[in-house]
Amino acid sequence: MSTTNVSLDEIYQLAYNCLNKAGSDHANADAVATTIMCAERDGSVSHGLFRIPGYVATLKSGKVNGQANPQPEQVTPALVRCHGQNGHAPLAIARSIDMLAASAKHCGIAALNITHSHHFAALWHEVEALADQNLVGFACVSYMPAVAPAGGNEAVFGTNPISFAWPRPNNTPLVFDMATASMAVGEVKIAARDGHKVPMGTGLGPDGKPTDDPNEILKGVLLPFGSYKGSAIAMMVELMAGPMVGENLSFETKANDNGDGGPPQGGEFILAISPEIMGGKDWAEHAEKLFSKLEAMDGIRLPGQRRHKLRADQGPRAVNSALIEQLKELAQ
Ligand code: NDP
Ligand code: PYC
Repeated sequence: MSTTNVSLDEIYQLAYNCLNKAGSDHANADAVATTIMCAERDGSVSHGLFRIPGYVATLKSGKVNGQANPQPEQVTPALVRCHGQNGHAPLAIARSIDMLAASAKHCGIAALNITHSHHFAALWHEVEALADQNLVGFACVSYMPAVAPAGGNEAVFGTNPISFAWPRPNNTPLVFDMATASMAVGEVKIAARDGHKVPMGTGLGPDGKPTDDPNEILKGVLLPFGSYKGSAIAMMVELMAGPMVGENLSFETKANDNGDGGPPQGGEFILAISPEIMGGKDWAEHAEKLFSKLEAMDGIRLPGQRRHKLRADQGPRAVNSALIEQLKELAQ
C-alpha cells in the first residue's frame, strides 16, 4: 500500500475542507474534523480520514443537516437529552458532555440521550472526555444491520460498539472501545482495501459459510464477538441506543436510510458516574491495585494503551495515498 505522510494539522484541515465544501458550517465541520484528526493521531484508522467520503455523501444527498445547531436540555437532574437536528453526531456530543458531567458530579450518576444524529466515529472520544473530568463513562450506539445473531446467518444487529472509560488521576484513563461484532465493518473494509485476510470467525460469506475473505464477508454478514455472549450484548445495545432513548432499532434505521453509504440516523446512550460519590475517596488508589497487577503480568496490556502511546507522537501520520488524493478532490 502506498502511503503519504500527513501532519496532524493537515489531517484536520483536509477533513474540515471536505466537510465545509460539501455544506457543513464551521461548528459542524470543526467537530467532525476534530474527531477525524484524533482518530488518525491515535491509530484508529478505520474511523479517521477513511470515513470522510461517507460523511460527505450524507451532506450531498441531503440526509444530514450540515447546519445542525443541537442544544442539550436538562430533562431531570440526572438526565440530559440532545436532539441532534439530523446533524453528524460529534457536535451534539461536544455540546452535551459538560452538562452530562455536571449532572453526574451533582447526582452521582447521570445519563445523556442523543437522538436524531448520525454517528460514524470511534466511540472512545465521548468516554475519554468524561474520564478527563474524573468520571467513569459508558457509551453505546447502534448502526444498521450488519451482524447475524448467534446461530443465524441474517444480519439483524448493527456493529453496535460499546466504550468504557475509567479515570486514572495523573495518568491516561483505562479505556476500551469495541464493536460487539467480531470486527467493525470499517476494519473489514480496510482489510479488503489493503488485500489482507481476516481471522476465521469474523463473518460468513453470502453463501452462509465461514470465510476469511473480507470481500465475501462484506457481501454476507459479520458474526458477534464471543458467540451468544456478544450477541446478547449487541441486543442490549439495540435496546439502549434505540427504544430506551426514543430512537430506532438498526433494522428500522435501515428501512429509513437513503443508502448513500454514510452514517444513518440513530441514537446514542452515554452514562457518566462519579466514582467518588459512588465508591468513596480511595476509589482511584483502590483501582490502581488492579492495574498494577495486570501490568506486572507478561503478555498483558491494558486496552487503550496502544492508542495512548501513539498519541504521544505529534509527528506526521502515514495515510493511504489513494485516499489522500480522493479527499483532495472532494475538498476542491
Ligand atoms: P478492536 O478490536 O481493534 O479493539 C477493541 C478494544 O480492544 C480496544 O479498546 C483495544 O485497545 C482493545 N485491545 C485490542 N487488542 C488488545 C490487547 N491485545 N490487549 C488489551 N486490549 C486490546 O476494535 P473494533 O474492531 O471492535 O472497533 C474499532 C472501532 O470501530 C472502535 O473505535 C469502535 O468505536 C468503532 N465502531 C464504531 C461504530 C459506530 O457506529 N460509530 C460501529 C462499530 C465500531 P487499543 O485501542 O489500545 O488497541
Ligand atoms: O465500522 O462498523 C463500523 C461502523 C459503523 C458505523 C460507523 N462505523
